[in-house]
Order: sequence, then C-alpha cells, then structure tokens
Amino acid sequence: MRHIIHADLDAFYAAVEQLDNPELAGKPVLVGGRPENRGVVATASYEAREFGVHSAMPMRTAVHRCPQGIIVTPRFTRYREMSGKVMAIFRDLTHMVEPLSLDEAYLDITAVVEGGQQPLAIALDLKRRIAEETGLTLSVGVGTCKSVTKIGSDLDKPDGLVVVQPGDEAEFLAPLAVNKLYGIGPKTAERLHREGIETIGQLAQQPLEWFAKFFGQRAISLRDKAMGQDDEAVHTERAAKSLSSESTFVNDIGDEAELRSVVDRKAVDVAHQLERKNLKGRTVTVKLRLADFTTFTRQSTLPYHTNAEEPIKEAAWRLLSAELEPGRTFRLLGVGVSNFGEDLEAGDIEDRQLPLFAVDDAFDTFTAGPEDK
Ligand code: DCP
Ligand code: MG
Repeated sequence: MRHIIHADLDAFYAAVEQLDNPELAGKPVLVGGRPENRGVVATASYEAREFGVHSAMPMRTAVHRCPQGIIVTPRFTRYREMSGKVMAIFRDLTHMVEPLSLDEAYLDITAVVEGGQQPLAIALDLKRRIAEETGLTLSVGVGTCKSVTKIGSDLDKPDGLVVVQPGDEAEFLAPLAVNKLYGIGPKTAERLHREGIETIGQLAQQPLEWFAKFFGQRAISLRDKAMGQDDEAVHTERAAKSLSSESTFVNDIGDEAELRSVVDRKAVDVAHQLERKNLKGRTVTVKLRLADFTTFTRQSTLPYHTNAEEPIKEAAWRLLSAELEPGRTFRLLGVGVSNFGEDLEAGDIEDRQLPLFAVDDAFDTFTAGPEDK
C-alpha cells in the first residue's frame, strides 16, 4: 500500500506578497493585472475571497466586488524562489516528490510510514516546517492514492489537513460533487448531471459497462478514481516530455515583424535542444503572455515527428499570428515541442497529446528565461 501526501500552498502569490510586505497582512490582496488594462486576477488572498473574488476573474469585476482590495503586480521571480524553498523542504522528507506547479506537489511517504511514523504526524510536521521556514501556510491531503489526497488538500483550505484512513477512501469521496474528481471538467459534470449523477458515490455505483459507454478510453481510470482506488505512482523523474524556450520582454512587443523574429529565434533554440537530446516531436506549442498578464497556450500537431527548424518555426508562427490583434501586445513568448517519438507506419501512431504547459507556471519553473518584469 502507498502512502501519499498532496500538498498545496494557500493563496500562494498573495501569501508571498503579504509575507514580503507586512502592511498587506490580513488585508484583501488581489495579485494580477491592472483593471484599466483589462487585467485578470492571478490569485486573491483569503480576505479578498470572502467578497467572491477568485483566480482568472477580470480584475475589473474583482475591484467591483471588493473595492478595498489592494492590487499587486505579480513578481514571478520571487514566487519561483519561494517555490524552490518549499520543494526543498518536501524533498527533505522524501526524495519521491512530483511537483505539479510552483505551489503544489505529490509526496510519496510510504517509506517514512514504514519507518514507523504515522501519516498524521508526518503531515503535521511538514505543515509546521513550511510555516516556520518559509512563513507560508500549506494545506495537505493524506491518503493511499493520489486522487484522494488531491481532493483532501483542497477540502479544508486554508491551513487545511485532511487524513483519509486506508479503507475509508470510497466513503470519504461518496458525498462529494463529481466535479471534484480530477479529469471531470464542467462539461462532463453537466453530462453526468443529465444522467442524474451528482456525487462521486453515485458515479462509483455505476456498472463498468456504463463507464465504458460514458467515458470510452478513460472508463477504467475514472472508475478507479471514483472508488478511491487509483494506482498512479508519484512520478519523481520528470522524464522530459517537452522542450521549450521562452523570453519575457523588457518592453511589450506588438510589432508583427519583431514578433516573427522572436518566434523564429525561440523555434531555432528548441530545434537545437531537440537535436542535442536526439529527440523529435510532433506537437508545437506557443505560450503567450499579454500586457495584462493573461497567459495562455496554443498548440498544433504536425503530421510527422521533427527536430527541424523550419516546420517548428512555421507552426509556431501560424499559432501566434492567429492571436494578433490591433493594439494587442505581448509580454512573454515561448515556443515548445512535445509529443516525442519516431514516425511509425501510418495507423500505428498513437496520438498522445501531452499537455506541454499543463499548469501555466510549471513552464516558468523549468525553463530558464530572462528576468520577469
Ligand atoms: N494562478 C494563476 N492563474 C490561475 C490560477 C493560479 O496565475 N488561474 C497562480 C496564482 C496562484 C498559484 O498559481 O497563487 C497557485 O495556484 P492555486 O490554484 O494553488 O491557487 P492559490 O495557491 O492562490 O490558492 P489556494 O491553493 O489556496 O486555493
Ligand atoms: Mg495553492
């Protein structure tokens, strides 16, 4: 049996801002772009969340709901630095750490438990160390599988601690809404509601044939998750699933020719990385950050694997040029290639689209780039 912790910092960017500027402590803090620039909220302190503010909301709406909110511009370099400290504390407990983003990771603590410590004691100790050594608060879910711990860490935020005892997984999940399950987004949840399925417990009761019909290829994995029995290991080795290159600009760029030359440079850089590592990829992704900090990615899959400059340049430019609008300027631009492999006989190609930028800032963590801002 595995013992796993899912750990996630509370209101991460906002908590760092409150830590670095004690005047912000206890106040509603809105981290993100300015409302007059059509900015969005990256995160809000829990004080601000009481007013109904949340991540990804337009800053204009946030200010409307919470007029006393203090707007702070993100400082990604500082967040990466704090993330490094937090991950080092995780790795001090176990080398089996799988970071999911700057503020979130799975930890496999099986060996620590087998060494005689109780999961609850391990979790309390971890929360205490994070608080003492970084000043941040951590929410933790503890259990025997990833899906249960991920849900657990979110249930009791902020400063949360949820321990699900071995054998109690299904009972723990049963009353929760289906959309809490990783892999069930709003659209799938809506389809499930139409079938009369609201809770994870109702979902778990469905026969396997029903899962197969409803979810296709994902049937087994979602059924396991709904029953609290998923068998996913904590993946420590971040096997290179993508290579990328990005730059943050000192001055935002809107000029088409200038953007084209940046895209070309980034594409060439990625092509060289691929060549050095003897890899070829099929999926080309561009990552874009607008002047207001809105960040998004666009990807396209080529009909063949490549590490040649031209097709990567071409695909990246096609993706970017679709995003050009009069007056729109870019603060950051990245090009990535994923979906590695060799070309097989037609029909043998398994089209696995790996999420290149699964979590926005994971990209920032694993690529070197010039200073933000
Ligand atoms: N983030 C972002 N844009 C989003 C969501 C998150 O820029 N749409 C950034 C800001 C967050 C950080 O990522 O501080 C971590 O994301 P979380 O989802 O863990 O959110 P928080 O840590 O802010 O809050 P909590 O985990 O307490 O809900
Ligand atoms: Mg968090």
